[in-house]
Amino acid sequence: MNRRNFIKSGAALTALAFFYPEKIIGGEKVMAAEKLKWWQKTIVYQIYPKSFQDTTGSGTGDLNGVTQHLDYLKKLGVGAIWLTPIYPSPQVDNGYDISDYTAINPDFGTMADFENLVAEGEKRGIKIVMDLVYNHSSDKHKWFLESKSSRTNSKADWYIWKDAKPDGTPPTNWRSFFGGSVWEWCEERQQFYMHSFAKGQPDLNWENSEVRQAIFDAANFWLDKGVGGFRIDAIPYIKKPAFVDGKPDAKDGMIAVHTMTVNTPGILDFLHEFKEKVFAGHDIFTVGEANGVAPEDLKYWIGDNGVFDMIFEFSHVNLQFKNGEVYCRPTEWKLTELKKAISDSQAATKNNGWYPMYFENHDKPRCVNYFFKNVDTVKAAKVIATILLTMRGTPFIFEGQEIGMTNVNWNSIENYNDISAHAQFDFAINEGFTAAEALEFVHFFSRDNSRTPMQWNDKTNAGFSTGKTWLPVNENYKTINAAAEDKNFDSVLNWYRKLAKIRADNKELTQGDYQLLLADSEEIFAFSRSLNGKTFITAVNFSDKKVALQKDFTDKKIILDSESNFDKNFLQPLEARIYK
Ligand code: TEU
Repeated sequence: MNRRNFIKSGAALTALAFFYPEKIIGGEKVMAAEKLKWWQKTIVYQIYPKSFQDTTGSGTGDLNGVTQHLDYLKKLGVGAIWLTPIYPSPQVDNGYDISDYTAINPDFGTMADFENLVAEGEKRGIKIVMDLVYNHSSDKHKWFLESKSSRTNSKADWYIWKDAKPDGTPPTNWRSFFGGSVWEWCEERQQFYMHSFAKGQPDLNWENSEVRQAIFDAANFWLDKGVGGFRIDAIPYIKKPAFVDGKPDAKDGMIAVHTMTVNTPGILDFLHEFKEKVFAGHDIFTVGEANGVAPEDLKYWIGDNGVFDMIFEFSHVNLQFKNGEVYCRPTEWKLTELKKAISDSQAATKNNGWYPMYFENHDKPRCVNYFFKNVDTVKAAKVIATILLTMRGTPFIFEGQEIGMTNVNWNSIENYNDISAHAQFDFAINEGFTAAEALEFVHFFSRDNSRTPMQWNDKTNAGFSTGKTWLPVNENYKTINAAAEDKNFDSVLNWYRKLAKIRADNKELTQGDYQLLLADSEEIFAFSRSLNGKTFITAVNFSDKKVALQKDFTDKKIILDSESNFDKNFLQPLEARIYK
């Protein structure tokens, strides 16, 4: 960026601000009091247990496999582990279809294994966080089996049942997340039931107070086991609006259920009851998965008057498909859009609530492929890590992200396990794309990308399992694996460890204010974190160009750089740097 652009961008002003960051009130410097809770100062690590570590040779990961790696996580600065669902489940949606809310899936181990994990975690200062899936259950849950048996049983009203339209067609034209109608016909009742996701995931009826109490009891069961918090799944969909048709958004004549049911007025009453009967008064954290809650509504969802401590919103990870929930072909996006999305979320949580920072999870592709095209993935992984661990908010690392794992490109749709990859493939074909094009979209978006087994070493199945793995191991495990990276000073893993240590040692990085710098740059993502007159600056180059830096950067002290031979006047392509 040249001098004129630099000044025009407002970066000159922000640069000035970081020379004089302390607030002077009545001539006295005001020191911000430390009032962060444990979960605001730690790092959360998300584990997809099915793919983390198999200790039995079954080909599927298990809870003892998680326990086995607690020391590895401790070394990464992790203070809490979010486990994706470990409950009994027919696995229609890999555990998000739950058939018993207060038990452990035998494939993952026993309740004793779970209690052991909690206890071993406790010894190391690592809490276990459960995933609560209460928008829907499995269709094999005993509640649903009873509910579907007649129109008069004691749980007849526990799910969303509706009559057909007079012409026999489904009650509305809503399309489920995984394709096709949200309505499934039930012979016994001669009625349709609603499923926002798969047919095997019927939506619970939150209007029924007995349902809510049963849900709250299930969550309290896990609090009694000593868990450190909850991630609450698909929560903005629990309140249903009027059951009317919407304007079709695709050739199938349907409309995405998300558009119709997200954040329906009245939802907050349910959530306040949830808070009061479950979360309140416990030293835990809650993070709701709330795709589609707008920044201006955040104040109702998080913070003192809200219901959760944090919510995962999706503005920075949905840039890749701008056509809403009807996602198909990936769209182009700009770095300024990513910076704006993150900065808007920072602004919305500056004085109220807290922000969970993430770039990967079990529903998203690997970040080195999602935010970059055909680049050195080691460098790209360090770019993302640097933003993640110096940003304001609680960082969430998804398993394998810390070693720079990448997407897979399987050559047939048949090879894909993810129910949503199949839905997307069929959807693309219906929209008129060729099979080859549809497969390209799957390569880019499939959730299997992040679900392949964790790469521990260069031995059989990457050290994940001695059996036939439930999902193939990524072929690149010989070079990308934790054991090799542990020994390599310049690895992605050791970069994460260095960043985690800097974050833990410097309050500015947990408590400090966030300020975007060089807002207009399409190459550099730079921001400062200031507290009581001390400032850290992060500057990373997202582009494939060497970019010159202005004096406001070059006269600062560099404390970490991803290039061993760095030049203070420039950032090389994908170079990541921290100043103090
Ligand atoms: O995802 C719910 C959800 O809302 C996402 O589909 C989201 O809208 C999408 O990722 C936008 O990019 C949760 C779980 O994370 C997912 O794994 C489950 O399949 C789903 O709920 C059903 O339980």
